[in-house]
Amino acid sequence: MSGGLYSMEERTFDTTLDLKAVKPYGDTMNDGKTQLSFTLPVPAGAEGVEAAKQLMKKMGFENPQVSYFKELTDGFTFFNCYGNCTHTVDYESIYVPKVESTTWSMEETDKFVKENIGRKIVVLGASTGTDAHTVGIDAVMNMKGYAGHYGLERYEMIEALNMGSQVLNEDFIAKAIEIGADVLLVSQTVTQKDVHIKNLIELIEMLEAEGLRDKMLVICGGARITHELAKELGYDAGFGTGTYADDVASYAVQELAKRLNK
Ligand code: B12
Repeated sequence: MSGGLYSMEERTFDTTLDLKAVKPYGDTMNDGKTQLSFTLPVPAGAEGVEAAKQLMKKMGFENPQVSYFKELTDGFTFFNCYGNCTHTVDYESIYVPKVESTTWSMEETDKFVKENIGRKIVVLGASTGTDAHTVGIDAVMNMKGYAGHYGLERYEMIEALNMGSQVLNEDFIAKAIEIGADVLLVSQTVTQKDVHIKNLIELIEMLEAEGLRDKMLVICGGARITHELAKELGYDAGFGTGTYADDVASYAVQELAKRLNK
């Protein structure tokens, strides 16, 4: 476990830190100081402020304070609040399933593919269903890349095709068959009413119905996607916020090589 400048083991500078009962840090250890904001469907005014404070108490905050509020539109007020969180979590008992792979540079990944797969791998990506968000899938696939990390289109040993957004699952699968995709990359950003879950499940069911599920590596990603959720929905892996093409490419080629060399 690492913890930035100090490892968790080295963090003895504050003996009141209890990793079995962690709460937010503001000015001093264990003060629970938290900033949060929300909108209530009520007009701005003293009653609205009181409503926000009462709600914060019910959420488990002591000393609730509204530091800013503004009526956004008639009958809807935005609140910026502070309070002391009374809840704690047991950090030591936390287990988060993660994608098991070593992240390599683009050059390392290309070299690995040449030596272990011996041909270019074909990757098809899209933001599927009704989802119109393209920035996430572009960040992973686009030639120019994202935050200094080149996207899959730049890789010498990856043939990458990005279909863009609002791609129907049936069109996605048809394209995957046409180009002989090894890897499918599905991006889902909108999660209202669990639309992403329905859409992600539909893709897996359609792949299974066509006998294609085991022939491709199927990976999903998006701000609200976790590896755990992805596995539950029948995907090989899931990637969330802070993902770079390097992570996805490294995982995909390592997993494909394992499967091909079985
Ligand atoms: C830009 C934006 C838009 C743009 C999109 C333009 C475009 N071409 O993409 C426009 C204005 C069109 C838009 C529209 C809408 N949006 Co919008 N949008 C955003 C915004 C501001 C940024 C999203 C973004 O680009 N993030 C940057 C990228 C780089 O991050 P990312 O997507 O998380 O991607 C990273 C990882 O998640 C991962 N990743 C993502 N996909 C994949 C896929 C794979 C395979 C892998 C491995 C990794 C991976 O890697 C990426 C890089 O690290 C967010 C709010 C926010 N600040 O996040 C709202 C937000 C996503 N939008 C939202 C909403 C509600 C909408 C609308 C429904 C609004 C409306 N009522 O019309 C519509 C949706 C229309 C539709 N049919 O989809 C909500 C979603 C709420 C929810 N959870 O459902 C958000 C969160 C805003 C909010 N707080 O309400 N939006």
